[in-house]
Amino acid sequence: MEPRKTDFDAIVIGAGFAGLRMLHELRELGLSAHVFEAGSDVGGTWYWNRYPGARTDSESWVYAYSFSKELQDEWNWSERFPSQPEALAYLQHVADRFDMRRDISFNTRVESASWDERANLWTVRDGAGRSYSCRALISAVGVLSKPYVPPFPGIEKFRGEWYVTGRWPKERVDFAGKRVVVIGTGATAIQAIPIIAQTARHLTVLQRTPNYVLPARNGPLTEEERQAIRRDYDAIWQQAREHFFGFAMDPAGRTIADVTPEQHQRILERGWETGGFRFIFESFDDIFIDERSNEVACEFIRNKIRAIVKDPATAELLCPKDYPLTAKRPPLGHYYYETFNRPNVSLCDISSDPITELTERGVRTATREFEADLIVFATGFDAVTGTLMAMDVRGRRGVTIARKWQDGPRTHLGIMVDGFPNFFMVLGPQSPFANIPVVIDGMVDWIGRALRHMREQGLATFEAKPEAVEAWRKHVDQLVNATVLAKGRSWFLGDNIPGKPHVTLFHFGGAGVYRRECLAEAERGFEGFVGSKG
Ligand code: FAD
Ligand code: NA7
Repeated sequence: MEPRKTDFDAIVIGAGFAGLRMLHELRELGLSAHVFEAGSDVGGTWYWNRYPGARTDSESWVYAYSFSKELQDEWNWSERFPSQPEALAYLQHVADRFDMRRDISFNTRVESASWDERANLWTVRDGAGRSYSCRALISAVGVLSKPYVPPFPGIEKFRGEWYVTGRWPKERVDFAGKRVVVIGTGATAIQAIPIIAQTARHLTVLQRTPNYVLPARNGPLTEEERQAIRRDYDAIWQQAREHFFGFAMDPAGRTIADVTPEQHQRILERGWETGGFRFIFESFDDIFIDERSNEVACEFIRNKIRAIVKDPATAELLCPKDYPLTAKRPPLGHYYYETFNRPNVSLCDISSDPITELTERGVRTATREFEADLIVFATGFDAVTGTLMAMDVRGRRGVTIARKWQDGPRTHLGIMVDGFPNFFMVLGPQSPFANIPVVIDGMVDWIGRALRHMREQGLATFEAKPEAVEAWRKHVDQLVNATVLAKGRSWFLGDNIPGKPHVTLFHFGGAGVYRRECLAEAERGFEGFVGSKG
């Protein structure tokens, strides 16, 4: 039998932050590679999430690639936390600067991928029925790329406009003079609400669970600051790679127990004024792991909410009371709490009066109806596993990834799955929750090492051993149980989607620890993996 033709050494699915970084790596390895992207341009998250107020919660200088000094030298971030257009422009610039577009097919959704046992190749099919073969298939489909809209009955009856934040249109949406209802109070809604409130006739926020919103303290970067960042970039990346959450921050070097209650308040006050995640990570090192320390920070935030929000009843509704800080991903606010002092904004607690349906006029709960001209669904994502499980990816013996993961994802290092040879994931389930560019960089580097190993050893297949996968599952469970996260309900654990298994979707051992675990695995000769010469 004629050997099957191989179209590419590697196919990458997705042209966001991860896909572009992966393409660069594959080119460096001298492999032929092609990227398929469902959107009409690069950008991923920053292509799809065009809602008002969308911006990063990571500081711009570490929400970037570290593989090119020239890129670092020529790109000018304008703000501490870049807006969606700027983050998108950065990724477009990267694609152009490294001439990546010639290897990307846009408007092309991969519908299925199946492993051909005899040829040791993947067959990838797109929505137009075209098929391609490759030796290595690399998923870069994103952890927050499948928006979740609760299946409220009656959406087709609603006479006004409605939008989903994660699929926001490219055209400008006008809120002026309209009664707007926002459903959700996660990180996305918290960015959008202050902007929508500026022009809406009236804005009603439907809140099921309040969040601990930290002030961003965004602002422009000066030329001097940019020069200083460029000068220190090597040290900045070193610091970010070691930091638990991949940020260029030093550990606080103290726990709450090390200082007096008066000092707690002074230290937290300084963190609050500095803004962003520095409030958590530069204040105390045990907020993330010790419930008592965590509660000190929670109460500090509740007191800030009570001081900012003038109406005491609204302030109390905005105060989270039944879960620790970080048990849900803490959002950064840009005058979020201040927005509830506006006369055209009202907050409605729907925690015990859930939405039952959409009507011609708006949103109905068991006891009330909220009339709207425009509804914004800021209801989150089927995070981490949703996008991949929606694709028909079949490994050995035709087993689909959706079936393999029906009780929760199974991976080794968050990169490979047993029974799915030569299938790699950038940001697969059970990889670190941290500033994502830093995580992507480490994972892509590791995938590059694995591909080099395959080439050097003449391997036709390379896959995770089931026992390594099982050990990784236990490891990530242990890590999460050592934090305060297990005390909350969040998309980190699959809790935001009814019926989704409650499982650990991320590695919460720290970005630096994870990188070392991956490197050690490679240095031990990839002992958790098995290869064959075909
Ligand atoms: P994505 O950017 O999601 O790109 C995946 C791409 O794959 C998409 O373009 C999608 O169209 C494509 N794709 C998916 N399935 C298919 C298919 N079947 N066929 C073809 N193409 C497909 N992270 C941080 O670290 N810091 C932040 O401050 C931060 N802010 C965020 C703000 C918002 C609003 C959101 C939604 C996320 C944020 N994130 C942040 C997480 C963010 O997703 C990552 O930082 C990063 O953009 C992920 O890049 P990615 O390439 O892995 O995935
Ligand atoms: P999140 O953080 O999952 O927030 C979704 C919000 O939608 C949250 O407040 C939910 O309330 C609410 N929600 C979800 N379903 C419903 C129903 N049925 N009724 C009422 N309210 C509902 O998603 P985001 O997009 O804000 O943020 C995701 C990440 O994107 C973020 O961390 C950044 O990394 C970027 P709940 O809390 O579940 O009670």
